[in-house]
Amino acid sequence: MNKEFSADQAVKQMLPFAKKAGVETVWDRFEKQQPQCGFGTLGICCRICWQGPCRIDPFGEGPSKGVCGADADTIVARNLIRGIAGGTAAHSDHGKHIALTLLEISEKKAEGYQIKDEAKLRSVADKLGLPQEGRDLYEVAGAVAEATLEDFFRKDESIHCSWFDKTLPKERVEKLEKLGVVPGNINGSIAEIMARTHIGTDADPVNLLLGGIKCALADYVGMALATDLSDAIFGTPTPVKTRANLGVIKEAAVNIAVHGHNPLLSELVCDLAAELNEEAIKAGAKDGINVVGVCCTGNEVMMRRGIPLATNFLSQELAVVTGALDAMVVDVQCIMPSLAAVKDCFHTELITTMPTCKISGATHVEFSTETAKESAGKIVKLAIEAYKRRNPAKVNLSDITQTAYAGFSTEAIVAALSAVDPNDPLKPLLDNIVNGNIRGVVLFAGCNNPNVVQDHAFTAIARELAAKNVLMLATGCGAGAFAKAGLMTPEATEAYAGDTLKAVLTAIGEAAGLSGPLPLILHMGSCVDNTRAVAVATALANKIGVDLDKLPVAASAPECMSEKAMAIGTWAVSLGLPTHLGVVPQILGSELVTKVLTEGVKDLTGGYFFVETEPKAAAAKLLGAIETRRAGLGI
Ligand code: XCC
Repeated sequence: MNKEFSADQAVKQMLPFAKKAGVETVWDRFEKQQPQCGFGTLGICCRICWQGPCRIDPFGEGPSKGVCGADADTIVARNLIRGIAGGTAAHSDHGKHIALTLLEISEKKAEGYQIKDEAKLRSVADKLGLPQEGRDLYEVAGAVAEATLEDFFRKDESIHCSWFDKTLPKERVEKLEKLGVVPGNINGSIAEIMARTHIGTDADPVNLLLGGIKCALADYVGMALATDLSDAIFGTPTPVKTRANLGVIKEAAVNIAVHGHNPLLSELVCDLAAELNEEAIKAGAKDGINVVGVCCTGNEVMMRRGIPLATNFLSQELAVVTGALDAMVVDVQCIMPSLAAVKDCFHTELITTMPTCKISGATHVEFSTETAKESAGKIVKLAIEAYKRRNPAKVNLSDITQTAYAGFSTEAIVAALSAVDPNDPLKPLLDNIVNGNIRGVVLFAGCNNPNVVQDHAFTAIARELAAKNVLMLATGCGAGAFAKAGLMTPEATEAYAGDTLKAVLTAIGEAAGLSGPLPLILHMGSCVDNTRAVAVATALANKIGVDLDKLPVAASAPECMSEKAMAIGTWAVSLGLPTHLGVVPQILGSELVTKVLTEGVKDLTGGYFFVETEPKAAAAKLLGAIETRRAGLGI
C-alpha cells in the first residue's frame, strides 16, 4: 500500500488486516470510483426530472442548457440547496425526536428518561421567555417542548422561529430579517426548497441561493434546540478525561460500539450496559462491558459520560475489522451500508434501531421512547451472545489510543472562565483577545472525506494555528480526528501552543483546578453541537456590542462531506463567519454561484466561503481572515 489514505496510525495498522480478511473498505471503493464523474464534480448534472438526466458542457462546446432550459447557474444552485435541505432535514429530525421525548417526559410517558439538568431546562425556558412561576419541572418541560415544536410546525411563517431570535445577537437577526431569510418553520423551510427546485419553478440562481440560506438557518435552529434539549434530558457536559482511537476496543470485554447521531438510544445502552455488566463477566468477559463510540453518537456519549471514542467516520469499518467488536449499534446518519458486509466476515452483530434507517443483513431492534429501556437491554444481551461467538483467530486488536479531554460545553467553558473572574466570566477571554494573547478563535467542524488523507488537514492546520496563538474549538469528526491524534490534551498545549496562548490556557486551566493548561483544542461535541460555539460567539458579541461578523472568529471544515456539512457551512457564512472548505465543493460549474458564495455574500452577511486544500495555506488564510477582523475592530 503506497498511497497514504489516513494520518491515523491505527488506521494504517488495521488496513492490512482488512485486506487479509477480504474486507473491502471505503478506500477500496473510492479507488474503484475513479475517475469520478466530472459533471457531478462541477455540479452541472441535473437529475431533477425525467426529461433528463441533463449535463452542461463545461467547455462551452456542447449543450449550455438542460432540456427544460435551465442553465449551469440554475442547475448548480438547485443541486446545492437540495443538499442543504437534506442536511437540514437530518439535523432537525434528530432535534424533533429530542423535543418529542421531552414532551413525553413532561407527560411521564417516557420510562427510562428524566430531566437530568433542571437548571439547563429552566435556563432554556427563560431564554424562550416562558413563565415558570407556579409551574413544576414537568410543566416547564412541557411548555419548553411545545414552544420548540412550534418552530417545526408554525402556521404563520412570517413569525420567526423562537430559537432563532432568542439565541443570536439582535443586530444579526435584523440583518437577516432584511434579507428575508429568517425561518419561521423548520419543516416549511425544507419543503420550500423542494418546491422551488421542482422542474419549472425557481430559475434565478441568486434567489435560489437565498432560499438555501433560509433553509440553512432553519438547520441552525434545529441544531440549537437539539443540543440544548439533549443537555436538559441527559445533562450538560462538563470536562472529562477519556481515550480515543481503535485501541479502546478491549480483548477481555464485551465491546459495544454506539454509532450515528442521536443520543436517545445510546444513553440507555450505556445505562443497561452498566446494569448487565455481571452477565458479561459470567459469559467470560472478565472486564465486563465496554461501550465505545463512533462518529457523533460517540461524541455525545464521550462528552457526557467519558465513553471512549473508537473512531470517526472514515474508519468505522475498521472497528469491526478488530475482530473484537461484539456489536455495532447504529441509529441515524453517517452509517456506511458496507458495515453489513464487513460484519459478515466476523462475529459482530450489526444492530439497526430506527424505522428510518435499516440495513439489509443487520438485526433490527426497533427503538421507541416508550420501550427504550427494553430495546437497550435486548441490544446489550445480543452483544453478550455475540461475544460468545468471537473467534480469537480473527482478533486484530490495535494498541493505539490517546488521552482526550472532552465535555467543553458553553457552560463548561464559562465555568472554567469563572474560576478566573467569578463576577465577569467572559472578561478574561475578551481581554486576552483584545490584547492579542489570543489572536482569534477557529471552530473546526465537519466530516472525513476520502478525497483527502483522513485527519491530516485537521491536525496540520491546527498545529499551524496553535503556534500562531489561535484558540481552537472542535466538533463532529473533526473533534474525533483531534482526539485520536492526542491534540485534545494539556500536553498538546505544552507542545504546540504559541507562548501567549499557552499562558492563557494555563492560567484558566490552573484557576479551574486542572493542574495544568486547558487542552489545545476544546471538544464541544457532535455536529449538532456546533451551535455551542455560536453561543460562545454570541455572548462575546453581545458583551462588546458588535455583530458576529465583526469578531475574529472563523470556521473550518477541512474534510467536509455530508449534506449536513453543506447546511452548517452555509449557516456559518450566513451568521457572518469566514468559512474554510478543504474539499472543493460541487459548484465550480457555475462561475456565478461560485462568485456569490466566495465574494458576493460578504456584502449581505459579512461571511463567505473560501476553498483551500493545502493545509499550510489554509491555516494562513484562516489567520489572515482573523487579522482582518482584528483590524476592523481596531485591536
Ligand atoms: Fe457524519 Fe457527525 Fe460528518 Fe462525522 S462530522 S461524517 S456528518 S458523523 Ni458532523
